[in-house]
Amino acid sequence: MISPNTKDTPLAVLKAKDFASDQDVRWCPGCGDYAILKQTQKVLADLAARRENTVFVAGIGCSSRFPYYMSTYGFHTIHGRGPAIASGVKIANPELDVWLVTGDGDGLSIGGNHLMHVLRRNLDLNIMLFNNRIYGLTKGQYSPTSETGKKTPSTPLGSLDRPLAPLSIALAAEATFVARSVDIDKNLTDVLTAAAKHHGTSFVEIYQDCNVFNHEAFAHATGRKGLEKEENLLRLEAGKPMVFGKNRDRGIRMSGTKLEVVELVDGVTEDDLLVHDPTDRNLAFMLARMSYPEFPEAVGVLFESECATYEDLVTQQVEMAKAKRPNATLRDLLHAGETFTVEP
Ligand SMILES: Cc1ncc(C[n+]2csc(CCOP(=O)(O)OP(=O)(O)O)c2C)c(N)n1
Ligand code: SF4
Repeated sequence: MISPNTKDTPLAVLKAKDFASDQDVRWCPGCGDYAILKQTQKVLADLAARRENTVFVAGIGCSSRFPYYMSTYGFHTIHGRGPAIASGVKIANPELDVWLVTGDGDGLSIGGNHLMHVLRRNLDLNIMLFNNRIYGLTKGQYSPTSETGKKTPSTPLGSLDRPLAPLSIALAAEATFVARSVDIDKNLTDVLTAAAKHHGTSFVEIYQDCNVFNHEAFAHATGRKGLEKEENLLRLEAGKPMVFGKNRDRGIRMSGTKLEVVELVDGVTEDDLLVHDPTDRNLAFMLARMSYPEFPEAVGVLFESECATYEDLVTQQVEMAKAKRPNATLRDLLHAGETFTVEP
């Protein structure tokens, strides 16, 4: 959620460039991170966000250099531990708009456990997971989202692991907002805007091209290598039938308990297709598991629900505790309840 401007004096309207810092951007030329940075700055300007109300927290990785490039508050923390710092920032000052930037390595390897718990707590945070299916910063080792068989310096004979699906993890961890976009896709600003407006933890997976160590990992979704992206992306719209394809001539239908791709021919019409309901977590699970080439991959908001935020509940608990013992000192509290003395 973006905090409203509560000051009496009118503040200058900020443009996207006002959210860019004076630091030299140190990503490789052509990296998908640039497009995400630009779109994020635009979204903040469009939402009339304030620099002094905004904090970007990140772990470690190329993607996690993001806070340096934003002219907001920021914290480049330690590997996989961004969720803990972001949670602390938000609880200490719920007025701040807190964004957490992580990568598939930072968020799903070393930080996998932290990610799961920040999601289930539902603080009002916006999490962007840049998925390039590789460790970029450390020069191209395989990551939890790398495909089986992937040859990298740490898997010279090909990875034996099955890749994780970040959106499935977010849904299983009870996330209240789950979405996907692509670094250079037109829907990234819409998805980030919806994420920013969500009251609770928003989780956005962004397919990101690491053009040095895993170039074109998402060519099917960007339309590179001669592929037609509209044949491979399902652009979700709440309340609308799931149609896709350059000529909007294919769709997604239920077949028993599974999804199937159908051509809109021979009497099959939009009425036969599934209608997107972003409040249905089970449907979102099925959408999250659709993967290329068998299925088009879902982009947009897969799931959104309302539920109390952690910081609101913490504040309530603190108020209740204070009301019970209004004049208690820290010493009183430490000596309250069961205590014991250690005899020498
Ligand atoms: C405790 C610790 N372990 C390992 C590393 C090395 N390391 C730095 S970044 C990284 C992975 C980054 O991958 P990802 O999160 O996918 O980010 P990318 O660089 O691809 O954006 C690793 C393993 C580290 N910095 N600290
Ligand atoms: S190594 Fe990959 S992810 Fe890192 S800056 Fe270069 S292109 Fe981007």
